[in-house]
Amino acid sequence: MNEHHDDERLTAGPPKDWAGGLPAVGHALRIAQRQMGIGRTALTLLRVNQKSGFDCPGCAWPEGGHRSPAEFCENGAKAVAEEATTRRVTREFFAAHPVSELAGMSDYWLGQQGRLTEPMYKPAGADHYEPVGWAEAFGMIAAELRALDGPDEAVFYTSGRTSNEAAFAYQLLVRRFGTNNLPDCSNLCHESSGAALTETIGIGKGTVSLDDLHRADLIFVVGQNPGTNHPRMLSALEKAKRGGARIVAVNPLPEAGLLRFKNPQRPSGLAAGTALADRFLQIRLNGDLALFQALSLLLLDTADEAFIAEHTTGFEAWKAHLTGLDWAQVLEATGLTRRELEETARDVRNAKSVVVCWAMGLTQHRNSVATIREVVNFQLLRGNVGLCPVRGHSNVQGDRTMGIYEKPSKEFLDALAAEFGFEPPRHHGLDTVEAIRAMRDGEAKVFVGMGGNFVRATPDSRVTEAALRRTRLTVQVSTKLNRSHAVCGERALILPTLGRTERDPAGFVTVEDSMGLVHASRGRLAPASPDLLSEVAIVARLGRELFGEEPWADFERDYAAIRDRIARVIPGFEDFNGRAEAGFALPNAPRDERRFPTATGRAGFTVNRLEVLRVPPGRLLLQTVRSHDQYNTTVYGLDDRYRGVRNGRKVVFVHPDDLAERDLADGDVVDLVSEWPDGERTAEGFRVIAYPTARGCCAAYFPETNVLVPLDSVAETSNTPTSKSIVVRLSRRTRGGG
Ligand SMILES: Nc1nc2c(c(=O)[nH]1)N[C@H]1C(S)=C(S)[C@@H](COP(=O)(O)OP(=O)(O)OC[C@H]3O[C@@H](n4cnc5c(=O)[nH]c(N)nc54)[C@H](O)[C@@H]3O)O[C@H]1N2
Ligand SMILES: Nc1nc2c(c(=O)[nH]1)N[C@H]1C(S)=C(S)[C@@H](COP(=O)(O)OP(=O)(O)OC[C@H]3O[C@@H](n4cnc5c(=O)[nH]c(N)nc54)[C@H](O)[C@@H]3O)O[C@H]1N2
Ligand SMILES: [Mo]
Repeated sequence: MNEHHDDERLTAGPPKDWAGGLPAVGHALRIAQRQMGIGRTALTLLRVNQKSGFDCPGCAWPEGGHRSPAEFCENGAKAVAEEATTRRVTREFFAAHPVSELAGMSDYWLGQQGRLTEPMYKPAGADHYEPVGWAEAFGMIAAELRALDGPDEAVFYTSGRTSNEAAFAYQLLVRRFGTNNLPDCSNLCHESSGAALTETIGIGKGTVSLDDLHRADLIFVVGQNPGTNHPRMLSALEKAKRGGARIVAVNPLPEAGLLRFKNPQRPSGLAAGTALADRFLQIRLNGDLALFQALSLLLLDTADEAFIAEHTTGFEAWKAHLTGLDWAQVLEATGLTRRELEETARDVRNAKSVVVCWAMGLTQHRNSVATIREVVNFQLLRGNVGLCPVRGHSNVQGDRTMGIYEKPSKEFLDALAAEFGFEPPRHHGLDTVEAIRAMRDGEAKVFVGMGGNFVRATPDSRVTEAALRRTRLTVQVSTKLNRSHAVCGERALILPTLGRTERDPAGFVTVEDSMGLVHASRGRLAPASPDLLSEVAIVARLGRELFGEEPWADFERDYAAIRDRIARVIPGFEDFNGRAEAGFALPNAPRDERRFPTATGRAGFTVNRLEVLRVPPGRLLLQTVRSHDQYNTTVYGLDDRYRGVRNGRKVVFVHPDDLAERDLADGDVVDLVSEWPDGERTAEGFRVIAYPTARGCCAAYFPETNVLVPLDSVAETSNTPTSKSIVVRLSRRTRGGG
């Protein structure tokens, strides 16, 4: 692959111990101006997360009650700039660059080309995309879908930026077509949280509001790097601290944002900044199940007996299991000292309301569901229900609420059937990993992507690329060029769509944030090109092509028509149109009424076996993370400011003692090799950086390292790829330093 960047200029300095401040403002403005010029920068950034503006496409963190005129967030600004860029990908671009050439370009280069402007088609056997009319494109998709032996031979992926209205229309189209093959980015992301929470507390979402967080006595931030991925969360943590909260950060890496935060919003925050974490537990990768079991064991005497008796099941069995905990195993798994665990337990003992926040550091391991169930146990023990999975994509939670799910509930399908008068398929569909297997094995032949970058976001890149290339047709509904356009089916379509920031004549759309608040999003900018259709319009026109006018024509004309249907199908959306503009909170039984809508009507303690993830001699456990200058597979720039990296992405962060043991040094260049029963996988040419990560662990950026994650290496129950625990060896190519 032509990495197209200056790896020779790559430099590594010491990591920062604070996040935010003026450098954050400056950096964001530089990227924004490069993408869209000064005037547009000012205009656009002022509209982010304002009542009359658009929802920030950056992350799913809630806005909070009052929105200050410049809810400034560096990475939100960068996400907006990437979408509102004035750069364009035109038909001349596709004439100049064959698909085979594009497949060799870096993610950074592809993303930097700008916004897609018109529908493009790559015929079978051709190496170029050519312009195609919208009507012709929909005709081709419908013909290819009709030619399948059955509806389960098609796969319909969704990424989490899709609005509620588009998601609802899309799942309706897919089920009307006859399949539940609706994999989504959640399968790669918080699926483990959803699985663990649904089973134990009866709802697959978090149970805290922003106020709960502000008022908490103790907040755990586990497996999360908010300084980069949820910068607005730092303001919430800062506010909680001013109210007296203590913060415990649990992470193998000393992430800058967790340690100290300089709030660019408040001049007083700029000078010294606020120390955020009162305690930093530098845990080994995958040590969290052991951590929470140990904390619970140390706190058994503080059990909230009344709460447990009234609201839970399974306490005695869990307690019996815990009392057999092997401390040697706990210390091995966590890499922490008994003293650290005891001191943390004391923090908890002194707190009444405790909130646990987490993200990908907990969800992308083989035992992730068990780990999150253990977090639930830890909270239930003391009568707390503060569970806060911090979502990624800005509407990933809403998409699931709208029915983007391969395993829909009976109630949902019954309601859909009653409202639209058809019999939806009842058997489960394929999730993301299963969809890749089906395409690999020739069982799925058409792939449709509603946003996202399927080929790059998924594991086992070589296997996945071959799987996509085996399909008859791939259709990508996208705003920007990415590798999934270049690594495509025999025939391929690119359908360019409007982004959040752009005016849509059919009205506003809505999204649901990480805390279950639904609100409107309204773009103001002129569309990137007159030939774009909104996501809803694309779904609706395909719907008309496949099934006739009803209800698609109405859906396309006015999104209120979709909301009327949602109001009748999905609980919590009653009078949706009446409430959408003001925004409203979805019902959340554990949070609102301490009621747990499980089969027993109670929250469940669960018994989870502690297995220490042992790494063979000489090997390390690799986690794949985001740099500060990327949004998933979209690379904004080549720096990772807080971790001290400049001008390059092919780096691996390793503890100095682990380097010394392997006769490696900072500056060496290594291949990363993962070992799996079906063979080895290699990612070539990574510069070693001596870094204060936990011993035995290392870190490198995704998506360059997705090639190392075997398709069959997944979390139990949730089937999420184990992107945060891959056994690797480092194989030296060259010595650094000369
Ligand atoms: N700017 C920006 N914002 C984003 C995104 C982006 O790419 N860029 N992506 C969005 C999306 S879709 C998501 S899901 C979120 C992701 O948000 P994060 O989950 O913060 O993203 P990651 O970079 O994967 O970071 C994982 C963190 O968990 C830690 N970790 C890894 N393994 C373990 C473990 O075993 N135990 C513990 N305790 N910690 C561990 C890592 O050191 C790292 O700090 O961010 C969203 N927001
Ligand atoms: N190794 C490893 N792999 C991972 C992860 C990891 O931590 N490690 N994280 C996983 C996680 S948490 C996630 S969520 C997935 C992300 O997986 P995806 O959601 O599939 O990937 P993104 O990079 O967010 O998708 C970017 C593309 O979306 C398109 N896009 C942007 N905005 C819009 C829009 O408004 N509408 C439409 N239709 N298209 C739009 C653009 O064309 C852009 O190129 O990756 C996963 N993969
Ligand atoms: Mo995500």
